[in-house]
Amino acid sequence: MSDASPRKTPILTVQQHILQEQKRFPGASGEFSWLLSGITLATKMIQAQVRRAGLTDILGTHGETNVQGEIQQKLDVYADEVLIHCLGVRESIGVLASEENEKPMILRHGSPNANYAVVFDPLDGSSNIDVNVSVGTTFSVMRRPKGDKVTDPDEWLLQPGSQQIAAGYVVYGPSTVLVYSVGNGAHGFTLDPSIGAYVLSHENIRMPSAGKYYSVNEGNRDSFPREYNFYLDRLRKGALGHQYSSRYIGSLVPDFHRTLLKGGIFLYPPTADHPTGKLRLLYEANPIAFIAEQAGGVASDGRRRILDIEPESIHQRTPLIVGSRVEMAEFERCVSAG
Ligand code: P6P
Repeated sequence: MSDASPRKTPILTVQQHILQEQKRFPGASGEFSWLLSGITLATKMIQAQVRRAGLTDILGTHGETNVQGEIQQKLDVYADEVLIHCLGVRESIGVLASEENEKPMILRHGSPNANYAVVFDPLDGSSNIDVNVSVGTTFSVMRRPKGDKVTDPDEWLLQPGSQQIAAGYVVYGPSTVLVYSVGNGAHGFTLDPSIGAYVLSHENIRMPSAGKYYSVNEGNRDSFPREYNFYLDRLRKGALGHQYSSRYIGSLVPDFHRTLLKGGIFLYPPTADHPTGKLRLLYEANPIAFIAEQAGGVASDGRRRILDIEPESIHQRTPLIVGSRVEMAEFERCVSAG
Protein backbone atom coordinates (compact mmCIF):
# COMPACT_ATOMS: atom_id res chain seq x y z
CA MET A 1 0.00 0.00 0.00
CA SER A 2 1.79 3.18 -1.07
CA ASP A 3 1.86 5.97 1.47
CA ALA A 4 -0.66 8.46 0.10
CA SER A 5 -0.01 10.96 2.87
CA PRO A 6 1.30 14.31 1.56
CA ARG A 7 5.07 14.65 1.48
CA LYS A 8 6.25 16.18 4.77
CA THR A 9 9.03 18.30 3.34
CA PRO A 10 8.30 20.51 0.31
CA ILE A 11 10.01 19.62 -2.97
CA LEU A 12 12.66 22.27 -3.60
CA THR A 13 14.34 22.17 -6.98
CA VAL A 14 17.86 23.43 -7.55
CA GLN A 15 16.48 26.29 -9.66
CA GLN A 16 14.30 27.45 -6.77
CA HIS A 17 17.25 27.10 -4.40
CA ILE A 18 19.53 29.11 -6.72
CA LEU A 19 16.93 31.88 -6.92
CA GLN A 20 16.84 32.00 -3.12
CA GLU A 21 20.65 32.07 -2.98
CA GLN A 22 20.72 34.65 -5.74
CA LYS A 23 19.38 37.21 -3.24
CA ARG A 24 22.85 37.14 -1.68
CA PHE A 25 24.23 38.81 -4.81
CA PRO A 26 22.95 42.40 -4.85
CA GLY A 27 22.39 43.54 -8.38
CA ALA A 28 22.73 40.08 -9.87
CA SER A 29 19.42 40.42 -11.66
CA GLY A 30 18.74 36.76 -12.39
CA GLU A 31 21.90 36.47 -14.54
CA PHE A 32 23.54 34.25 -11.95
CA SER A 33 20.68 31.79 -11.68
CA TRP A 34 20.47 31.81 -15.50
CA LEU A 35 24.18 30.93 -15.59
CA LEU A 36 23.82 28.03 -13.15
CA SER A 37 20.80 26.75 -15.06
CA GLY A 38 23.20 26.22 -17.98
CA ILE A 39 25.16 23.80 -15.81
CA THR A 40 22.11 21.93 -14.54
CA LEU A 41 20.72 21.56 -18.08
CA ALA A 42 24.06 20.35 -19.47
CA THR A 43 24.58 17.81 -16.70
CA LYS A 44 21.08 16.40 -17.24
CA MET A 45 22.00 15.87 -20.89
CA ILE A 46 25.35 14.34 -19.91
CA GLN A 47 23.83 11.94 -17.40
CA ALA A 48 21.33 10.77 -20.04
CA GLN A 49 24.28 9.65 -22.18
CA VAL A 50 26.35 8.30 -19.28
CA ARG A 51 23.37 6.12 -18.35
CA ARG A 52 23.25 4.76 -21.91
CA ALA A 53 27.02 4.42 -22.44
CA GLY A 54 26.82 0.64 -22.60
CA LEU A 55 23.94 0.69 -25.06
CA THR A 56 25.04 3.01 -27.80
CA ASP A 57 28.21 3.18 -29.78
CA ILE A 58 29.49 5.88 -27.49
CA LEU A 59 31.88 3.68 -25.54
CA GLY A 60 35.51 3.44 -26.31
CA THR A 61 37.91 6.09 -27.28
CA HIS A 62 37.23 9.07 -29.50
CA GLY A 63 40.64 8.45 -30.95
CA GLU A 64 42.00 11.95 -30.48
CA THR A 65 43.87 13.04 -27.39
CA ASN A 66 43.03 16.16 -25.38
CA VAL A 67 45.40 18.69 -23.89
CA GLN A 68 46.01 16.21 -21.11
CA GLY A 69 47.45 13.73 -23.57
CA GLU A 70 44.86 11.24 -22.39
CA ILE A 71 42.84 9.17 -24.85
CA GLN A 72 39.54 11.04 -25.05
CA GLN A 73 36.54 8.92 -24.30
CA LYS A 74 33.67 9.78 -26.68
CA LEU A 75 31.56 10.81 -23.69
CA ASP A 76 34.28 13.30 -22.72
CA VAL A 77 33.87 15.00 -26.07
CA TYR A 78 30.08 14.94 -25.84
CA ALA A 79 30.10 16.34 -22.29
CA ASP A 80 32.51 19.10 -23.27
CA GLU A 81 30.41 20.11 -26.29
CA VAL A 82 27.19 20.11 -24.27
CA LEU A 83 28.63 22.31 -21.52
CA ILE A 84 30.12 24.73 -24.06
CA HIS A 85 26.79 24.91 -25.87
CA CYS A 86 24.60 25.36 -22.78
CA LEU A 87 26.92 27.89 -21.14
CA GLY A 88 27.91 29.62 -24.36
CA VAL A 89 24.39 31.03 -24.79
CA ARG A 90 24.46 32.61 -21.32
CA GLU A 91 25.24 36.26 -22.07
CA SER A 92 26.58 36.78 -18.55
CA ILE A 93 29.55 34.51 -19.33
CA GLY A 94 32.58 36.14 -20.92
CA VAL A 95 35.12 33.32 -20.77
CA LEU A 96 34.85 29.51 -20.71
CA ALA A 97 37.69 27.05 -20.06
CA SER A 98 37.63 23.28 -20.05
CA GLU A 99 39.96 20.41 -19.16
CA GLU A 100 39.39 19.23 -22.71
CA ASN A 101 40.64 22.39 -24.42
CA GLU A 102 44.13 23.80 -24.19
CA LYS A 103 43.03 27.42 -24.63
CA PRO A 104 40.13 29.24 -22.96
CA MET A 105 37.14 30.24 -25.10
CA ILE A 106 36.54 33.96 -25.24
CA LEU A 107 32.80 34.37 -25.70
CA ARG A 108 32.01 38.02 -25.20
CA HIS A 109 34.43 39.45 -22.72
CA GLY A 110 33.95 42.88 -24.25
CA SER A 111 30.27 42.97 -23.37
CA PRO A 112 29.30 44.98 -20.27
CA ASN A 113 26.94 42.11 -19.35
CA ALA A 114 29.70 39.48 -19.33
CA ASN A 115 30.49 39.29 -15.66
CA TYR A 116 31.57 35.68 -15.15
CA ALA A 117 34.10 33.07 -16.23
CA VAL A 118 33.31 29.36 -15.89
CA VAL A 119 35.95 26.61 -15.88
CA PHE A 120 35.03 22.95 -15.80
CA ASP A 121 36.11 19.35 -16.18
CA PRO A 122 33.25 17.98 -18.27
CA LEU A 123 33.69 14.33 -17.37
CA ASP A 124 36.39 13.58 -14.84
CA GLY A 125 37.33 9.94 -14.40
CA SER A 126 36.01 9.07 -17.85
CA SER A 127 38.48 6.20 -18.23
CA ASN A 128 36.21 4.42 -15.72
CA ILE A 129 33.12 4.63 -17.95
CA ASP A 130 33.86 1.43 -19.87
CA VAL A 131 33.75 -0.52 -16.60
CA ASN A 132 30.62 1.23 -15.33
CA VAL A 133 32.27 3.12 -12.48
CA SER A 134 30.91 6.49 -11.31
CA VAL A 135 32.30 9.64 -12.92
CA GLY A 136 31.72 13.35 -12.43
CA THR A 137 31.58 16.90 -13.75
CA THR A 138 33.30 19.67 -11.77
CA PHE A 139 32.82 23.43 -12.24
CA SER A 140 34.02 26.74 -10.86
CA VAL A 141 32.61 30.25 -11.42
CA MET A 142 34.76 33.38 -11.15
CA ARG A 143 33.67 36.98 -11.33
CA ARG A 144 35.16 39.24 -14.04
CA PRO A 145 38.23 41.00 -12.61
CA LYS A 146 37.89 44.70 -11.82
CA GLY A 147 38.57 47.07 -14.67
CA ASP A 148 36.65 47.15 -17.90
CA LYS A 149 39.67 46.69 -20.13
CA VAL A 150 40.42 43.16 -18.93
CA THR A 151 40.86 41.52 -22.28
CA ASP A 152 43.24 38.71 -21.32
CA PRO A 153 41.08 35.65 -20.52
CA ASP A 154 43.80 34.32 -18.25
CA GLU A 155 43.15 37.27 -15.92
CA TRP A 156 39.54 36.13 -15.63
CA LEU A 157 40.62 32.57 -14.80
CA LEU A 158 43.90 32.80 -12.88
CA GLN A 159 42.37 33.88 -9.57
CA PRO A 160 42.82 32.01 -6.27
CA GLY A 161 40.06 29.57 -5.40
CA SER A 162 38.99 31.85 -2.54
CA GLN A 163 37.62 34.16 -5.26
CA GLN A 164 35.18 31.54 -6.59
CA ILE A 165 31.65 32.87 -6.34
CA ALA A 166 30.18 29.45 -7.02
CA ALA A 167 31.52 25.95 -7.46
CA GLY A 168 30.41 22.37 -7.34
CA TYR A 169 30.19 19.04 -9.02
CA VAL A 170 27.78 16.42 -10.33
CA VAL A 171 28.44 12.76 -9.52
CA TYR A 172 26.96 10.28 -12.03
CA GLY A 173 26.53 7.26 -9.77
CA PRO A 174 23.59 4.99 -8.82
CA SER A 175 21.82 8.34 -8.75
CA THR A 176 22.89 11.66 -10.22
CA VAL A 177 23.68 14.18 -7.47
CA LEU A 178 24.58 17.84 -7.90
CA VAL A 179 26.44 19.52 -5.02
CA TYR A 180 27.01 23.26 -5.26
CA SER A 181 27.75 26.30 -3.13
CA VAL A 182 27.66 30.05 -3.60
CA GLY A 183 29.48 30.54 -0.30
CA ASN A 184 26.43 29.97 1.88
CA GLY A 185 26.90 26.31 2.74
CA ALA A 186 27.10 23.26 0.47
CA HIS A 187 23.86 21.76 -0.75
CA GLY A 188 23.06 18.51 -2.58
CA PHE A 189 20.32 17.82 -5.10
CA THR A 190 19.36 14.41 -6.47
CA LEU A 191 18.04 14.19 -10.02
CA ASP A 192 14.51 12.82 -10.06
CA PRO A 193 14.26 11.29 -13.54
CA SER A 194 10.45 11.09 -13.27
CA ILE A 195 10.20 14.90 -13.28
CA GLY A 196 13.60 15.74 -14.83
CA ALA A 197 14.52 18.02 -11.93
CA TYR A 198 17.31 18.17 -9.36
CA VAL A 199 15.52 18.03 -6.01
CA LEU A 200 17.04 19.15 -2.69
CA SER A 201 18.23 16.01 -0.89
CA HIS A 202 21.22 17.15 1.21
CA GLU A 203 20.60 20.63 2.66
CA ASN A 204 23.58 22.39 4.25
CA ILE A 205 25.93 19.38 4.14
CA ARG A 206 28.28 19.09 7.15
CA MET A 207 31.37 16.93 6.70
CA PRO A 208 31.80 14.73 9.83
CA SER A 209 34.67 16.01 11.99
CA ALA A 210 36.28 12.57 11.64
CA GLY A 211 35.69 9.47 9.52
CA LYS A 212 36.85 5.91 9.15
CA TYR A 213 38.09 5.90 5.54
CA TYR A 214 41.27 7.07 3.93
CA SER A 215 41.34 7.29 0.13
CA VAL A 216 44.64 7.17 -1.79
CA ASN A 217 46.16 5.19 -4.67
CA GLU A 218 48.36 2.84 -2.61
CA GLY A 219 50.04 1.71 -5.84
CA ASN A 220 52.01 4.96 -5.78
CA ARG A 221 53.07 4.72 -2.12
CA ASP A 222 56.74 4.00 -2.84
CA SER A 223 57.02 7.45 -4.40
CA PHE A 224 55.00 9.41 -1.81
CA PRO A 225 57.02 11.86 0.30
CA ARG A 226 58.16 10.09 3.46
CA GLU A 227 55.86 12.07 5.78
CA TYR A 228 52.80 10.99 3.77
CA ASN A 229 53.63 7.32 4.36
CA PHE A 230 54.32 8.07 8.02
CA TYR A 231 50.83 9.62 8.23
CA LEU A 232 49.12 6.72 6.43
CA ASP A 233 50.89 4.21 8.69
CA ARG A 234 49.54 6.10 11.72
CA LEU A 235 45.99 5.83 10.32
CA ARG A 236 46.45 2.11 9.65
CA LYS A 237 47.80 1.50 13.17
CA GLY A 238 44.86 3.27 14.84
CA ALA A 239 46.90 6.22 16.14
CA LEU A 240 43.76 8.39 15.94
CA GLY A 241 41.89 6.03 18.20
CA HIS A 242 40.21 3.80 15.65
CA GLN A 243 40.94 1.56 12.69
CA TYR A 244 40.63 3.05 9.19
CA SER A 245 39.52 1.28 6.04
CA SER A 246 40.89 2.11 2.60
CA ARG A 247 38.42 3.20 -0.08
CA TYR A 248 39.73 4.29 -3.48
CA ILE A 249 37.58 4.42 -6.64
CA GLY A 250 40.13 6.21 -8.82
CA SER A 251 37.50 8.77 -9.80
CA LEU A 252 37.88 12.07 -7.97
CA VAL A 253 34.24 13.14 -7.72
CA PRO A 254 32.78 9.97 -6.13
CA ASP A 255 35.91 9.58 -3.97
CA PHE A 256 35.39 13.11 -2.66
CA HIS A 257 31.59 12.79 -2.41
CA ARG A 258 32.03 9.83 -0.05
CA THR A 259 34.55 11.84 2.00
CA LEU A 260 32.14 14.79 2.14
CA LEU A 261 29.24 12.68 3.43
CA LYS A 262 31.11 10.09 5.56
CA GLY A 263 34.22 12.00 6.62
CA GLY A 264 37.83 10.78 6.52
CA ILE A 265 40.49 11.91 4.07
CA PHE A 266 41.27 11.82 0.34
CA LEU A 267 44.85 12.28 -0.84
CA TYR A 268 46.47 12.65 -4.21
CA PRO A 269 50.08 13.25 -3.11
CA PRO A 270 53.10 14.18 -5.24
CA THR A 271 54.29 11.02 -7.03
CA ALA A 272 57.19 10.04 -9.29
CA ASP A 273 54.95 10.42 -12.37
CA HIS A 274 53.32 13.61 -11.07
CA PRO A 275 55.81 15.41 -8.77
CA THR A 276 53.49 18.44 -8.56
CA GLY A 277 50.40 16.26 -8.15
CA LYS A 278 48.09 14.89 -10.87
CA LEU A 279 44.88 16.79 -10.21
CA ARG A 280 44.16 20.16 -11.79
CA LEU A 281 43.99 23.22 -9.55
CA LEU A 282 41.45 25.40 -11.34
CA TYR A 283 38.72 22.91 -12.20
CA GLU A 284 39.27 19.96 -9.87
CA ALA A 285 41.00 20.98 -6.62
CA ASN A 286 39.42 24.45 -6.32
CA PRO A 287 35.74 23.42 -6.63
CA ILE A 288 36.34 20.39 -4.37
CA ALA A 289 38.14 22.57 -1.80
CA PHE A 290 35.38 25.20 -1.94
CA ILE A 291 32.69 22.60 -1.22
CA ALA A 292 34.83 20.93 1.48
CA GLU A 293 35.35 24.20 3.36
CA GLN A 294 31.70 25.19 3.01
CA ALA A 295 30.86 21.86 4.70
CA GLY A 296 33.38 22.37 7.54
CA GLY A 297 36.24 20.36 6.01
CA VAL A 298 39.82 21.30 5.13
CA ALA A 299 41.72 21.17 1.82
CA SER A 300 45.44 21.67 1.27
CA ASP A 301 48.19 20.94 -1.24
CA GLY A 302 50.32 19.55 1.60
CA ARG A 303 51.71 22.98 2.47
CA ARG A 304 49.05 25.60 1.73
CA ARG A 305 45.30 26.00 1.78
CA ILE A 306 44.16 25.06 -1.75
CA LEU A 307 41.97 28.16 -1.98
CA ASP A 308 44.95 30.45 -1.30
CA ILE A 309 47.04 29.19 -4.23
CA GLU A 310 47.64 31.85 -6.88
CA PRO A 311 47.28 29.98 -10.19
CA GLU A 312 49.95 30.49 -12.85
CA SER A 313 48.39 28.50 -15.68
CA ILE A 314 44.95 27.14 -16.53
CA HIS A 315 45.90 23.43 -16.50
CA GLN A 316 48.25 23.71 -13.53
CA ARG A 317 48.41 20.57 -11.38
CA THR A 318 48.48 20.35 -7.60
CA PRO A 319 48.64 17.75 -4.85
CA LEU A 320 45.26 17.55 -3.11
CA ILE A 321 44.68 16.47 0.48
CA VAL A 322 41.07 17.07 1.56
CA GLY A 323 38.89 15.79 4.37
CA SER A 324 37.67 16.03 7.93
CA ARG A 325 39.18 18.36 10.49
CA VAL A 326 40.56 15.54 12.70
CA GLU A 327 42.34 13.67 9.90
CA MET A 328 43.58 16.88 8.29
CA ALA A 329 44.96 18.18 11.62
CA GLU A 330 46.89 14.94 12.07
CA PHE A 331 48.14 15.16 8.48
CA GLU A 332 49.39 18.71 9.08
CA ARG A 333 51.15 17.58 12.28
CA CYS A 334 52.90 14.76 10.40
CA VAL A 335 53.93 17.00 7.50
CA SER A 336 55.18 19.86 9.69
CA ALA A 337 57.13 17.37 11.84
CA GLY A 338 58.85 16.45 8.54
P1 P6P B 1 45.24 7.41 -10.47
C1 P6P B 1 40.85 10.22 -13.15
O1 P6P B 1 41.69 9.96 -14.26
C2 P6P B 1 41.55 11.25 -12.28
O2 P6P B 1 41.81 12.40 -13.00
C3 P6P B 1 40.73 11.56 -11.04
O3 P6P B 1 39.37 11.47 -11.28
C4 P6P B 1 41.20 10.53 -10.05
O4 P6P B 1 41.11 10.96 -8.71
C5 P6P B 1 42.66 10.31 -10.45
O5 P6P B 1 42.78 10.69 -11.82
C6 P6P B 1 43.07 8.87 -10.32
O6 P6P B 1 44.44 8.80 -10.68
O7 P6P B 1 46.68 7.80 -10.76
O8 P6P B 1 45.04 7.00 -9.03
O9 P6P B 1 44.65 6.45 -11.44
